[in-house]
Amino acid sequence: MGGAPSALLEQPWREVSEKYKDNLKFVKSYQPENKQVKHLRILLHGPVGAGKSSFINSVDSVLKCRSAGRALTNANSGSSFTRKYRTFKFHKNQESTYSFVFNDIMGFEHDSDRGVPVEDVKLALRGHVKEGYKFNPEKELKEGVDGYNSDPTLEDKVHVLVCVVPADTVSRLSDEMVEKMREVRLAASELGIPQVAILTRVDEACPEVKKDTKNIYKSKNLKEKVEKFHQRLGIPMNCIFLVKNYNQEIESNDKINAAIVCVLKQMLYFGEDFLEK
Ligand SMILES: Nc1nc2c(ncn2[C@@H]2O[C@H](COP(=O)(O)OP(=O)(O)OP(=O)(O)O)[C@@H](O)[C@H]2O)c(=O)[nH]1
Ligand SMILES: [Mg+2]
Repeated sequence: MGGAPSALLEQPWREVSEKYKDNLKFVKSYQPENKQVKHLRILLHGPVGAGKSSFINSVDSVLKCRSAGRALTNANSGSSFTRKYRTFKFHKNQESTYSFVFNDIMGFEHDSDRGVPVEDVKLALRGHVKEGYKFNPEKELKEGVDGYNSDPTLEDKVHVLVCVVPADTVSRLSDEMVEKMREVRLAASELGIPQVAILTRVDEACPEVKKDTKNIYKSKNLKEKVEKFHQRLGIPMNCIFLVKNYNQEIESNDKINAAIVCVLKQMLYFGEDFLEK
């Protein structure tokens, strides 16, 4: 009788699979109402090795229905693998692209003289960082320097900010790391930029999810991580999402896709609200 308490909730606390097809349709057909911009710009930030570049590849994989690897990733996350500011567009066909883009950025590190400077991320929010700029952990980007865009358009500015953190490290985040992310968050709030958070590597954080990705929003353990993250960073629960990135899979997988498309739709909703203002 009884046995060990189940690690899974009976019902998922967020429904992603039933809405998958509708959400995907929405994402694929999305176009900003505001005609001043062709693309909605989403900036990813977070600790080194969090899965920022992997998430961009995951989105690419969902849209292409096969695995993709344009944003280079790295398993050995001693220091940030991504060094340059890069925009990723996704092709619909040969002529056109989807109406949202992602900006990949260098990761944060605990020490202040390593990883991307917080001030540089704040500049990126306001569109001041030029495409291809190579971040220098020891030197903040300044006006007048090559790589500084002194006259950003609405299209250059960030419309949605996404904080990416590995689910398996939520309880081990250092105060320094939390402070850096909070600083960026505050800067975004002052600019009215909406924010979303993604907890990645959910398969590493929960064996039930490793067994079957459909358990993402049923895992009690992961729900606790979301609550903990919410308390630590102050991001509302309904803005925190769980994602398993494509990393070893080569086949498209609807269970992986469903969670990715769920957060992608939310990003587009939030960004659209921002552009309307
Ligand atoms: N198991 C698992 N591994 C993941 C997941 N997401 C990312 N990874 C792995 O984590 C490692 C780091 O991922 P990246 O995407 O390079 O991380 P990043 O945030 O871009 O890191 P930097 O560019 O160094 O700041 C890679 O080996 C990925 O394959 C996930 O959801 N599950
Ligand atoms: Mg990267």
